[in-house]
Amino acid sequence: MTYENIIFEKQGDIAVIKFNRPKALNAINPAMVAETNDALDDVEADPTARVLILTGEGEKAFIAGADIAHMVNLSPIQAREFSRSGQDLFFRIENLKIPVIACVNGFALGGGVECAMSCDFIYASEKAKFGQPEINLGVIPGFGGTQRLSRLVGRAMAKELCMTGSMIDAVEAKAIGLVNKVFTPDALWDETMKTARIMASKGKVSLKAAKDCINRGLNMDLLDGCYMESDNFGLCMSSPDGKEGMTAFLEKRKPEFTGEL
Ligand code: DAK
Repeated sequence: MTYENIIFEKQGDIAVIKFNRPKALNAINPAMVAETNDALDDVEADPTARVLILTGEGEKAFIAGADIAHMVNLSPIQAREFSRSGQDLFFRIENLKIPVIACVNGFALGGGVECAMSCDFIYASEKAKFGQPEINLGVIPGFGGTQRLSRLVGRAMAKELCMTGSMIDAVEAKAIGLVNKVFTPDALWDETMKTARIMASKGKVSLKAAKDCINRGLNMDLLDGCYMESDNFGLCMSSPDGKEGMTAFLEKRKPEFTGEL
C-alpha cells in the first residue's frame, strides 16, 4: 500500500508512524485510519520491530482531531461506523504486542488525544496542547475519550475537560497524569527514542506480559489481577529471555535478550 496520510519507517528495531496531513493539522480521516491499520499489519508481522512510536508530521500537531470536514455530512449510521473504525484502531494500538509511545509534538485534540491515550504512555513537547473540544462542536468524544480519559486522570478532571472543551498545556497534562514527561521541542524526539531503545533492549515476552497485566488488570479486582500477574510471571520465567536475564545476573554480565519465543 502506498501511504499518503502517514509516513511509516523503521529506525533499527524501532518502528515509527507519523501522521502526515500537516495542512489539516493531521486530522484523522478514514484513509488515515486504513493506512495506519495497514502499517500495524507490518509491525505485527515483523519480528525485528520491538517498539512503536506514534508522532505527527510538521511542527504544529500530533493530531488535531477527527476530520471535521469529513464528519460534518455523515449520517448517524456512517458516524457510528467512523466512530467504531477509530475505536477499533485505538484498541489495536492499546493491545499491540510491542510497547507504543505517543510522541506528542503539538496539538493533540479530540481524536488526537484519544489516539495518544491508547498508547502505553505519552511524552510531550512544551508546545503540546491537549483537549477534548468535541463539546464545542455539539458532539462528544467518539473514539473512546470519555472512557480512557476518566480512567487516566479521574472522573472529575475528565468531566471538566469533556464538558468545557478547554485545552490544557503539556505541564498541566503532566500534572494530571495524562503525560509522563515534558521536553523542549528540540529534545522531544531524541528523548523519546532514548526511552524506546531502553524498552527495545528488554525481553519481548516480559514487555508484553507487563503491558497485558497492567491493561487488563485495571478492569479486574485486585485478587484476580494478582492471579493473572502470577500466571504471566510463570510464563516469563519459562521464556528464553527470562532464563537469560536471571542467568546473566548470576554470571555478573549484561543479559542478551533475543526475543525468542
Ligand atoms: N478537522 C479538519 N480540519 C482541521 C482540523 C480538524 N479537526 N483541525 C484543523 N484543521 C485545519 C483547519 O481547518 C485549517 O485548514 P485551512 O483553513 O488552512 O484549509 C488548518 O487545519 C489549520 O488550522 P487553523 O488555521 O485553524 O490553525 P490555528 O493554529 O489557527 O488553530 C486549532 C489550531 C487546533 C486550535 C484549530 O485548528 C482547531 O480548533 N481545530 C479543531 C480542533 C477540534 O475541534 N478537534 C476535535 C475534532 S472533533 C465521532 C467520531 C469521532 C469524534 C467524535 C464523534 N462519531 C462518529 C460519533 C471525534 C471528534 C473529534 O475529534
